[in-house]
Amino acid sequence: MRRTFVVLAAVLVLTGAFAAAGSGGGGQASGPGVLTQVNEQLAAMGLNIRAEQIEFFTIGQSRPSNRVHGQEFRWVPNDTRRTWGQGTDITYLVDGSDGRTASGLTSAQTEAAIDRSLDTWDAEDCMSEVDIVERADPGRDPDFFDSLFGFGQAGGTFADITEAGWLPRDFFEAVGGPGGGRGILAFSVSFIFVEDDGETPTDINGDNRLDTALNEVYYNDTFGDRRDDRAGNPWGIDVALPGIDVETVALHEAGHGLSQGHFGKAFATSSNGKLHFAPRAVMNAGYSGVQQTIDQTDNAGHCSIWASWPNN
Ligand SMILES: [Ca+2]
Ligand SMILES: [Ca+2]
Ligand SMILES: [Ca+2]
Ligand SMILES: [Ca+2]
Ligand SMILES: [Zn+2]
Repeated sequence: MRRTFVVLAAVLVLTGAFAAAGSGGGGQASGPGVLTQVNEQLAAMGLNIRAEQIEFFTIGQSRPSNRVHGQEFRWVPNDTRRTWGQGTDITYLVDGSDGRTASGLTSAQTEAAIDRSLDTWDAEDCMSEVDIVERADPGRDPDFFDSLFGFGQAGGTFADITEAGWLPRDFFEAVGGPGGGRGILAFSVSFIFVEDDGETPTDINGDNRLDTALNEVYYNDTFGDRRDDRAGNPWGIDVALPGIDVETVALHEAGHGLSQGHFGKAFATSSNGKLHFAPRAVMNAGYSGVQQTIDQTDNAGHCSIWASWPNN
């Protein structure tokens, strides 16, 4: 059965409900309650997808990711359920309507940085059998996870990976729990397909991975907002800390869109509370400065996923 996300035009406004559900112990983690509640809404809409994992990319603190199943999920080549897909290619789209930042970047600037980040992954040798293809902005809302929290509209889905744009602090507080609004730079949310029972994940290609349906990426616009306490960490283009480099964060998030998880251990330097990672990699769970190229460890993870594509 094929359902498209046009169905999602039935907007459910649930402001507040998720904020309460998201509070974990110590104000650090949001509980799996966020995913559970999102999925109850998707079920109520009669959709055959469920949110499987949210991965937070943070600064100055650690924030565990939330997932439903222990199992990995991967794109399925030639999956006709993905009407927004394209054969064995992976499609992506940048929502130009949410591309401006409070720090003063234009949507053209942020889109160019995001485009470069996807090109970087695409240029890896092991991706020779897959093309990452950009879809044109449809001129209407191309993302919907935000609407489940009362932010923006419930749009359709037009690409496998949707770069959903820059959203206000309160959205990140709602998704990530208390403190999320000032600690989360961006997050990736991945959805999988489920059977008609609404619960059982599908594996139509028998690769022992859950079948990825779509991925959305959201960026936190509180960084560089002069009215806020994150004014000192503005989003920028090729900027060193304390600025936040868009391409670096986009490269990390695109790694999730291409099925990679977090990598590396975080260490705090007690004198200044700064987080460091070992080994340093694009897929570290926290931001530690400009990184626009792919490290060996990232490449190893990436190629273990893509080298055999489309024969998994
Ligand atoms: Ca573009
Ligand atoms: Ca939206
Ligand atoms: Ca958007
Ligand atoms: Ca599968
Ligand atoms: Zn991440």
